Amino acid sequence: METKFFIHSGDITTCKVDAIVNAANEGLMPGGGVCGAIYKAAGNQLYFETLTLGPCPTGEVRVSKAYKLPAKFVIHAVGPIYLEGKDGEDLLLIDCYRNTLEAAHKAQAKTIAFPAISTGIYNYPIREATEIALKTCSDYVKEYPDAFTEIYFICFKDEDLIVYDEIAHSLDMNIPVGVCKECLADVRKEDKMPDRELYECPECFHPHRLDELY
Ligand code: AR6
Repeated sequence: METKFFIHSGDITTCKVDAIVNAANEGLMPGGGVCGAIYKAAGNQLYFETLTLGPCPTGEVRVSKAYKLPAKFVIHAVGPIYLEGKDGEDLLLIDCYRNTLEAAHKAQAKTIAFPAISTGIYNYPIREATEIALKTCSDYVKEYPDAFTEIYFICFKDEDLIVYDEIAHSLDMNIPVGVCKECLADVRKEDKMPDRELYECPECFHPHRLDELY
């Protein structure tokens, strides 16, 4: 079985996947950023459950139910706070992705969506973090090809989407930039129309702006 990777723009709380990943803190407390959005959308029961699961050291993960979210599980993954990059932040971020994948695999989640862990409030440079995210997931699915059917990287900011796309290409990962809203076909980087900021669907030929794709 082949695992399909997707890089999408949007809000992870709306993702209809088995597991969404929360960029959590060690206390497993509702914070800002994607964490705040997840707690708000899931409702109070998520807060009560995670009170019983913490603390969670950096690099480790905890699994909870997803309550009002469309997902089945939330995997709370604590990424490193980036200082100067000399305190093993890279190894901790690798651990964070790897432990998330192991926990999702163990919970039999077949589809999973990641935010760009640590790249907001925790200040990890987006390019380095993206390389770790994509490479760690790609390595995992090579090792366990039957673990996941779909892995999504959800970019909240359009500029992050461009970085994910560039790094995916530099790693030779052929990831679609989105899905056509008209016919649900995968749209890829090579479908970009020459000299235009539009992508032409390879199936129905509908032109889309990047932010119009699913
Ligand atoms: N969907 C997807 N991605 C999002 C969303 C969303 N709804 N909202 C923000 N992002 P951050 P961190 C992106 O700061 O750096 C919290 O307070 C955001 O643009 O949420 O790991 C926690 O409780 C960025 O690319 O997480 C911790 O205390 C990415 O999510 C601390 O922040 C991660 O940004 C964790 O900091």
